[in-house]
Amino acid sequence: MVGLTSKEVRIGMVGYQFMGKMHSHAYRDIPFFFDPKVKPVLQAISGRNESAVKEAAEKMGWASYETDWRRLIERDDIDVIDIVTPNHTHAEIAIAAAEAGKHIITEKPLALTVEEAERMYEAVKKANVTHMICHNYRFVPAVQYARKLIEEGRLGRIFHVRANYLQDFIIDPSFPLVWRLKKEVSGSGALGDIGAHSIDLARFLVGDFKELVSTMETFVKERPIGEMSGGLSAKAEGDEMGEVTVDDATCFLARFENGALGVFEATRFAGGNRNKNKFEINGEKGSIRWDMENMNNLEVYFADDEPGLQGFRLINVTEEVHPYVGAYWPAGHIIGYEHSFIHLLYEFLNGIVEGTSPKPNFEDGVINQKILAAVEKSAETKQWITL
Ligand code: 4PW
Repeated sequence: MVGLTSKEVRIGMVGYQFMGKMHSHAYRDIPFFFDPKVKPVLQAISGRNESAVKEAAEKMGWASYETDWRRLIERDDIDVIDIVTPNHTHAEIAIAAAEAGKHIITEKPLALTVEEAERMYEAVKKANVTHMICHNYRFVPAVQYARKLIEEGRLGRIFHVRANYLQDFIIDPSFPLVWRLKKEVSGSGALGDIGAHSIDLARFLVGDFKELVSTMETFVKERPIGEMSGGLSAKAEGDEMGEVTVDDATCFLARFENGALGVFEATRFAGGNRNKNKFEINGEKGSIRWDMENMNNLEVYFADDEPGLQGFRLINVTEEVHPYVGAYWPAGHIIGYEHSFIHLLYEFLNGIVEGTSPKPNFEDGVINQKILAAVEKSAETKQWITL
């Protein structure tokens, strides 16, 4: 483990778009609300467009910038590499960062392929650095509380998990061919971009996958070439068309090691659903429902409630006793999407000091990647795949 000689940890972030803003904001807020074992210093960001990266550094409060990520890794005034670039860059950057002894946090999915993901995991193990993958939804207080209830046995034996992650930002066929729609850059489409989150939540709440069978569809097979930023509101730039090489929607059934059954759906074609990440879990003693669009609520049902009170009840997960919530406002004063990143990165910083790699880490990233690969293989072969 690369030792820390100060009470500060100096971050170097590769990329600065949507997730870059989110991580920058989180680093700044962590010491405001929490008491991390080490404070993050926004040391430098990198990006290829000098005027844009300079402007981003100034706006988001970073002390300096580079136009090549390799410079960030060479710098000895940087302890952490935070990767918020498109998926095809994760492996090269993470392996180089590990070899330079940097701690690493990366956006999801871990890589393009299982082979890449395994090489990344080997590299961080060999370097003995702290590593995490940014499955932020685990860190929503209501989701953490759901896990606590399940761990305490409040649902008993788990029978079902049904998870849908629904978006609609590419229904319009004139939405451009951004990087998220190109297999060589993203690895897969709705599956890896949003289905990977549902897979991570299911592993967090229910347990390990045993086998699965899937089907995938690409509804719009060609799109106009446009800006490559991958933003959810990107615009087309001309008449030239290019091929969509990933799934628009993926559905799969799964069995878990503990005998539970899972039904999963990841799509960017569910009109009216902007970012509807939701799940329901049914057990012998009760059920739990959660939906990111009402992220401070948890619906719970307990079979032993008295007859007149049977049914789902709505919990506001805003009490001091709920995970992370006590750091913010009085009960009932809700928090949002960005707070899930604050919590995740807070755990990451503490992991650096403790010499641990809080979950989800690169090992979880490899397992998730194997599930993504199995879903693709099943869709191709029309067979159940054992994990
Ligand atoms: O969590 C989601 C991501 O994985 C985000 O809200 C948007 O969709 C951006 O990338 C994916």
